[in-house]
Amino acid sequence: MSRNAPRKRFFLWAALAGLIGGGTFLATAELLALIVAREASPILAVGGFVIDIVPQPFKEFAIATFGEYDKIALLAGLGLAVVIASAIAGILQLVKAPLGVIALVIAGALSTAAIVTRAGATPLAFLPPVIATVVGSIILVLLVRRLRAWRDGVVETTRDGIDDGDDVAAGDHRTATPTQLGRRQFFVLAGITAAAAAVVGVASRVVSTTVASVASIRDSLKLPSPKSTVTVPDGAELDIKGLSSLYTPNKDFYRVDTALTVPTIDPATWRLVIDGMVDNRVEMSFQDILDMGLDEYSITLTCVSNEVGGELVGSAKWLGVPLREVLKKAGVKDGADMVLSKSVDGYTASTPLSALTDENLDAILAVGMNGEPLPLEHGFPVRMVVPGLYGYVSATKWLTELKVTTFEKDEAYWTPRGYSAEAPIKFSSRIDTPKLGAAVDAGKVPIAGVAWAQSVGIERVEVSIDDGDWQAATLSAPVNEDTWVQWFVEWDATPGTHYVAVRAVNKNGDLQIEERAPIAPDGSSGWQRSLIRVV
Ligand SMILES: Nc1nc2c(c(=O)[nH]1)N[C@H]1C(S)=C(S)[C@@H](COP(=O)(O)O)O[C@H]1N2
Ligand SMILES: [Mo]
Repeated sequence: MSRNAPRKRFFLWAALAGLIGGGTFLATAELLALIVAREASPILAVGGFVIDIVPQPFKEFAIATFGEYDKIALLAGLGLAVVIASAIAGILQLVKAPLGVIALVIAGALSTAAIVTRAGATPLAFLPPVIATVVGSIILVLLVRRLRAWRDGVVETTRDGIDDGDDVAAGDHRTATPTQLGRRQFFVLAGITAAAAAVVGVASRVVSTTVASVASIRDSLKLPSPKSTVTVPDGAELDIKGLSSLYTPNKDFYRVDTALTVPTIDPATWRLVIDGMVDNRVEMSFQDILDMGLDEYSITLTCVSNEVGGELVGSAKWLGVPLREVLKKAGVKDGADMVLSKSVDGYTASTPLSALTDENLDAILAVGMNGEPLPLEHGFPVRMVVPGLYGYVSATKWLTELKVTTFEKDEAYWTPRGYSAEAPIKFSSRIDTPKLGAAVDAGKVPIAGVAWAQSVGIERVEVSIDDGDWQAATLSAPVNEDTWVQWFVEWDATPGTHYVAVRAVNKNGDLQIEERAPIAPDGSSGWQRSLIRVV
């Protein structure tokens, strides 16, 4: 054996370390992309980038050569490039650290650039490739460090013609030399990381592909025209800068759920089961729901976690069917007082049966939101919406089962976690503009916001400036009692610091609760009091 033979062999192991580092980078990025920003897959972003920059003749050549497999050929080519580059990075890291890490960081930076410059990139899209670069680099450093410990020992000992560490019994810690330990530790880390990266990477890619296919099913879904639409009266929407729009655009609508990744359900295979205390168990398909005929409903949704003045509230025009009609199909038995709604991801909510059967309350199964099928994050294909109840006890997304039962027998997800089993919305009012602490110019300044009292309606909104008298605000024309109203007062702002407070009165004549309460166990209360600087 030549004196260099053992050294050469370590180049191969270094290449393997590089491959595992590169694989870890890709797998981490795929997993994080699934969680924070779906468009942040480095392989796909770089592929898209290549497609965009490649000159037209080359594209034509690729299509002519690979036909409809041109994109697969591109991805395969990219894959090969990643393999070669990773192997080289591993060898570089062994020969002269930290050259390999530098190579990986450059590759990470390039894919980050490709990701964040793609059309439609979200603000967090940089996170997956950046974190993945860090994780991949750490793995590369650790692997090559162990490899070096192994190599240095071997080079020492082969020079003296002794052992090269190849025939060490695994697990023999007492007699292991540093060489043997280095070798063993290298293979343990390499094996575990390679396996983990393969499982995580493949699983994440498969889930992403499923998400993409359900997303495209949703995109091409045409909901039937509704039997009735919401009438928005003149004056329902005030034109004031900084004021929330009457309907919250879907992309800005707050999102609250326990789902780490958004459930993806093909409406063609979706089923709703209605069981429990019913005369007959009913199963409905998505088409069955559509066949009932859709109506449009205007309802403001509120989260129990919304602090006074908070953002976890939004309004939408929902397309759906009344829950009481759905429950009628199964026939509710006497003695039931609750419906436990279940999501495909195991989430459950407990809604009082009376809120779902009340003829005067528009509790619905929704399939549409602001003129589109429900967005995936908002419960596609079917969710519940119940006016007057906080989301956690009523607005189950990705709905799959309605179990008619009792509060005594069944418990919902949040009930053992410190939240009330029943939770009507505490009606509230919010200042949208001027923003807290913002500096505004002296002169005529509108103070404006929204107020909601779902299922009852807002009668009056009052504003107090610098703890002075409560003055009535002007309200927008209400759409219905389930939808928030906008309000404003014209204020003659003088320089200095001012306090603005707001409170509402509902259509039952109740004054909004003044006493501050935290969000747990059944929602916050208190009057919002905001500070404004006038310059
Ligand atoms: N499946 C499921 N549905 C859910 C939740 C959840 O965690 N999982 N959260 C609920 C809560 S707490 C609220 S406030 C609303 C929020 O709905 P949105 O994300 O569409 O705004 O969904 C409700 N439906
Ligand atoms: Mo919520």
